[in-house]
Amino acid sequence: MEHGTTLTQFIIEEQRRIPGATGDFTSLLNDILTACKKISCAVNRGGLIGVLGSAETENVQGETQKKLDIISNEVMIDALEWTGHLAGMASEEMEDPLPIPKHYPKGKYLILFDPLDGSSNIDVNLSVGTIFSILRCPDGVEHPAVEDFLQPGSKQVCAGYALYGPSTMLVLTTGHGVNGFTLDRSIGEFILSHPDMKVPAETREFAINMSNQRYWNAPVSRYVEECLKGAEGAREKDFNMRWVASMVAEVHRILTRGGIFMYPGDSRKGAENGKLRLMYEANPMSFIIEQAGGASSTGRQRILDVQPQGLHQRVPVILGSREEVQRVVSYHNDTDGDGSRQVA
Ligand code: P6P
Repeated sequence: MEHGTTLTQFIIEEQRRIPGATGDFTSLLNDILTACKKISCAVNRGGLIGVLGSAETENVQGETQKKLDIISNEVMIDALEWTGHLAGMASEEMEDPLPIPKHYPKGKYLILFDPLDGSSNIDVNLSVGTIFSILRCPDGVEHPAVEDFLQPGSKQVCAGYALYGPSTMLVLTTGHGVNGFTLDRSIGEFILSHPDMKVPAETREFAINMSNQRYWNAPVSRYVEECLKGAEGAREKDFNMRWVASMVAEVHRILTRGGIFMYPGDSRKGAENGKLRLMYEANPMSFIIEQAGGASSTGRQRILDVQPQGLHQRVPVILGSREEVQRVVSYHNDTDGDGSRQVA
């Protein structure tokens, strides 16, 4: 029976295109897939196995952890620490990077991940996901410190996410476009279902948490007001709005049908750079979006060019259909640093 191209076959065929590839990377990706399958099972069985609800603990971000946040983090660590392909790993759920235990061999890659993004949705049975980013460990570094992880997003060798939705999907880029795979539970394999994904350049759909509107800067406020005025306003067309409060679901929708996703900085103390983390949310998603022909910016800088200063630093995110992102960036360029609009 023909099942289509498995992700394993796809990765191995990709590997053959890279001169000198040793297979380490292929093996690492396979281990990540295994972890995502395990997380998918735990998420799908949720209420049946008592893993919903709060763990009554906080992560380094000061956010209350769900039981599945902790379980997913442990699944990723257990699936990856023994492989011999990693020099270290970092997670949204852990303050410091996790060294590879001494009794395991080390490898040449670093991985950063958000093991369960959007977990505030888990108890209400809405889509959540896992986001990961793979960097090369600097040459000669056997025990990577935080500084060794702080590489700009343009240095990523791979980025991907698993989406635990009506179907479980894995979307991946290694710098040669973006491909989507759907988990066929009858054989336990991810099957190529969305080859060469592209973000439509134009869109009529924006995604932002409107409850923060009173805190936004002038460029973002201007853009959203124009969308809301629709055909009667400057844009001369109507827009639709979505907000799932799960970045993986928003990004996947944008990859599938276009759109713009914004989590901007705002005027609240501590929210100047928004909510999303650069290293394991914004960077991997920006790599994927750019590889699919979209754009991703802080409003003033390409996200993949941001030089990280801290493992858990936050960054304003404006990503999606290129034409819309460029419009929001142009509105930022029209304003002085203080947000006052320059006279045209
Ligand atoms: P808000 C989930 O907690 C997350 O990090 C992203 O996945 C999502 O886009 C955003 O936060 C939602 O934030 O403020 O709407 O709850």
